[in-house]
Amino acid sequence: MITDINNNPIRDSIIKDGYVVIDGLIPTESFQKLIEACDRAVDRARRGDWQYRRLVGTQFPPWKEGTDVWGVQHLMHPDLGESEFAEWYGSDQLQNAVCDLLGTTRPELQLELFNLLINPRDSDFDLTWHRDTVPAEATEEEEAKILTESHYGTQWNTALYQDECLYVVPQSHRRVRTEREREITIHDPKSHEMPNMLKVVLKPGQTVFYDNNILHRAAYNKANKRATLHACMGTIAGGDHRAKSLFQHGLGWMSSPEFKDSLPASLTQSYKNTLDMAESAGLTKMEAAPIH
Ligand SMILES: O=C(O)CCC(=O)C(=O)O
Ligand SMILES: [Fe+2]
Repeated sequence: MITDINNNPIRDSIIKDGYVVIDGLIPTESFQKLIEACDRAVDRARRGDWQYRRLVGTQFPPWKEGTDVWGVQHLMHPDLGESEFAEWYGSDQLQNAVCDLLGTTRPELQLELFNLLINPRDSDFDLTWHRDTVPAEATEEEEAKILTESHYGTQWNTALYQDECLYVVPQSHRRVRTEREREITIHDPKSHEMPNMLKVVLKPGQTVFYDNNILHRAAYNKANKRATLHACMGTIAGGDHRAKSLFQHGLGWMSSPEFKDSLPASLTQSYKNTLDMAESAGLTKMEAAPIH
């Protein structure tokens, strides 16, 4: 059984709290290689030599305006040419943790997004308090309905440097917002006064898995180097449930033979599962409209 930094089983923790912090998901021999690959990717994105990036001023896709980069998208894209990212995404430690969290087995895993969150260079940037799949304006009924739906997947942040950017409201992932939380998410979304908020502190190499509907925000500080691997995986149990939220990121490049040929054997089945999902959703181009 895999346990978190407090020695609790990770599945129990994420179900109860909506997030869980785990040590040791980056093999020692991969750590330095990932650091170097991130440095190269960040350099390209900041120079404007990598078009897939998140830009300061905009929280959700698409990112069209600005120049200051807070995230590098599509780390497994064959044109980036950094095979270390897919090697790690397919690594035993990581895949076993994901299986444990989802209560599934490796042949059922689905290859999804893999991005990088970084410190902007020119200005600090705050993300607003949000749930990834519930718009702030959603009514209580709409919110309640979305929050009962299973995700059939999980997402995580793995820090390469000390990371203190993410704030969460523990145990907020399955209940509707309180009156005060609703007030903040709609009228004061960058508030530092959210009741019960907790700063998630990750030491280098630590990972936080979190329910993407936990109330969360992030503070991007230009002074502190951040290179945090930000990714998700799903399970085939969800059918095409995850297709639209994934494909809004524009994954057409994943349907290319170059991508298929670039993948390590550890990801062959999970890639096939992604293609099957795209087909059953009628989204074989792997593109969809933005959700927010
Ligand atoms: O920066 C973070 O750690 C969180 C990012 C986030 O919430 C998002 O991309 O939706
Ligand atoms: Fe988010």
